[in-house]
Amino acid sequence: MKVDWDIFCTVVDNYGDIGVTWRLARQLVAEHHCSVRLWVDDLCAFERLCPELDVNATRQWQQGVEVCHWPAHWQPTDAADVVIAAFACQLPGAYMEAMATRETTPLWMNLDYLSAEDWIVGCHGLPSVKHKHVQKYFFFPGFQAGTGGLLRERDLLLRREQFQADPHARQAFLQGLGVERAEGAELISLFAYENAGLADWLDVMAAGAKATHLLVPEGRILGDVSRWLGVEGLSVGAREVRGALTVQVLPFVRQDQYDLLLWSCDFNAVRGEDSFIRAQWAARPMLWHIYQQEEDIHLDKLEAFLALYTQRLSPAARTALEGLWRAWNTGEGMAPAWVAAREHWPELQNHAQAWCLEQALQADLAAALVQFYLNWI
Ligand code: TRH
Repeated sequence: MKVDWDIFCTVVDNYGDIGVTWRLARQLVAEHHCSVRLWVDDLCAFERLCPELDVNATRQWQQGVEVCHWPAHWQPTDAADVVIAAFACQLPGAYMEAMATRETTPLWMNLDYLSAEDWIVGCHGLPSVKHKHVQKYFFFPGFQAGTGGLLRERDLLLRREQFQADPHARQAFLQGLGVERAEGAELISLFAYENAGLADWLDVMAAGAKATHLLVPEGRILGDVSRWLGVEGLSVGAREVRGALTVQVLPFVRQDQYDLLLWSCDFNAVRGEDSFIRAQWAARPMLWHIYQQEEDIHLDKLEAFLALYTQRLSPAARTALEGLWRAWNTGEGMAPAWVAAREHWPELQNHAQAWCLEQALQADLAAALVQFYLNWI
């Protein structure tokens, strides 16, 4: 029996909302043979991740997923067997009515934002609100047993290992982006929001003994990079050298290529939710710029993740890593924090691999959602 899924996504800002739902939709189709409609209110943000998307089409098929533009004026539509409201988005009233009048009541879930906080474990899978007799459930992604897990395609780690073991594949990919790595240089990718700590970090890399090649996909951090370089209007392809540091601006690549970029780099600075998870699957040391929230509640989430992630590090490496992540997220003290982290590099590299393997022991989020449905029916 083929199960129908409707996934609803409103693009709040940036790419995380669509990044997560698009990834999930594809995985449900490819690995669980579900029939999936993905309802998205902003196809322009989506097009950056999937350039073949037709932003003017109300319905289209992409990689086995029926992508539907979520119109401001909802048209009557039958409800699916499983309905996912991503990140607490509000479903159209008429669609909720369709759920309530459906012959078989659908399973309705809210796919929440990712957090490493402990309370997630207690709330995952609990009932939330009701529409008439249709019950909504909380579904929390997470790092710990008892959560919904993380998005991870079945063959992801194998593909990553093969890619990382093949220097020609890496070189070909980088060449395709116009990257000629300077001899012996370490590659770092930089995807972040505006960050006052950047100048300090770039200063210390430029003054370092080791060559660094920084790859910056087009995005919000470019203004800070531009200011530091003293070059106005940086655009894709720009390549500037300052001391030991080469800075290169890359295009924003399609979503599956972004994985290859992360796998190609020795260190990845990532942000938000989806790139943060993908950097963990890349199994390389990384730096997280967390999405800022009101009253600094994001800092609690940062600390919750650090507490988990650093558990198996030596005390000195732990202090260094925590210092680096805190400096990046407060915009202060990146230079000493970077120098301190570099002192523990081999340990941080091994740790990134161990953490990736440990996380891969959990059921992935798509499989957990399917299991939740099977347990529910
Ligand atoms: O874009 P983000 O900042 O999204 C954020 C977060 O999800 C945050 O939690 C949420 O509350 C806020 O949006 C509204 O960062 P994130 O989550 O990493 O999403 C970026 C997506 O873009 C991810 O799927 C990877 C993808 N990407 C590409 O496809 N190509 C690229 O070149 C780059 C740099 C990213």
